[in-house]
Amino acid sequence: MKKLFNTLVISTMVLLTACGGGGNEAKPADNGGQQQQPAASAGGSVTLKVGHTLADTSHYQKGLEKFKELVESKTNGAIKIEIFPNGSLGGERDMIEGLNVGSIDMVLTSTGPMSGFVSEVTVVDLPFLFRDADHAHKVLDGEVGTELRSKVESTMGVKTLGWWENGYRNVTNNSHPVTKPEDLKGFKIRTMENDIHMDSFKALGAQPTPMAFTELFTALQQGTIDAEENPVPIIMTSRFYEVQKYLSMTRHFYSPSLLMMSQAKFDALTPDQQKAIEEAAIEAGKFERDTVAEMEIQYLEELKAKGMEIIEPDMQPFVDAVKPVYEKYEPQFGKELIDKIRNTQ
Ligand code: EAX
Repeated sequence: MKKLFNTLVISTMVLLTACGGGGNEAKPADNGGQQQQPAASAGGSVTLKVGHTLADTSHYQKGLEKFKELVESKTNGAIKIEIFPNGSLGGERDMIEGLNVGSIDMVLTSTGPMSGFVSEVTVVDLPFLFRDADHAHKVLDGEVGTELRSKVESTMGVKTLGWWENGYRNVTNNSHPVTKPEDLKGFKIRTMENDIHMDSFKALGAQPTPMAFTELFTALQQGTIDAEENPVPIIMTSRFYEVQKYLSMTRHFYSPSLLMMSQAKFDALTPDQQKAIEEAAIEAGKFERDTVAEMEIQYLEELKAKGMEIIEPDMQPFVDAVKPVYEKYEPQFGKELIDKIRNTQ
């Protein structure tokens, strides 16, 4: 009887495995734990979800809405883009990690939190590195930017679709006007999870507190931090004017952004669809950069009207104060690369 029972159990297990295995064999191979979606050419449509941490009125959102419009038009709807703002898919670091494990299709993120993934890319986060946004665009859209994208792709195994823009970062606080580095002394200032940003504010005499963007508004509201630094479009669209009184136009970091995609999801598309995605990313990226420039002018006036006190400090003392940051990081990035970036015309 026992022998018969064992035989029945083993047979059942073999039968179930065979069915399960056949089913698995029919599906595309797993890729890092994710099932590749069949290419839309199979007749179905593919929906790609893109996450970001900013408000649904932000420059990221506007750029991604343009990207959505272009992709859906170029593929006649075979690819649909769904945008998830407000950190609804997680903070930037979480979403970057999600690209590799298959939980995130696409992310628009600043390079700030990428220091833990690809240290080379954070050369762009050095203080006062770029003369202005036009200089930054020339560097990022040229040889240096292309090499940095390749480094991100080879190190992280993700697909980069283009350099977009977060913008020049400025210091806000609730205590007093910041007109010189000494005014930052002792400030608990939230920074991105980025060593260069933290070292820069230490050199300025502040106490940097790394924190995901998704936690920032609450921390400002509760007063657990004194200050933060972000571009004007974010100070407006994330309503920091409600919890910060002073805005000092330090423009201490130019913050670029990268639109990135799961490599497996990209590989699952047809060549024509891949071309459409890449073209749309470049075109929408240019639109997004223009949106940042427009928002910076428009929102500065609106922030004043909302009661923020805007300060235009003399920046030379700040530039002098962060010189030790270059002494520390030049060996890592190489003087040649830093000079190449600075000398780009
Ligand atoms: O990338 O974390 C930040 O302050 C960034 O500016 C924001 O997440 C947009």
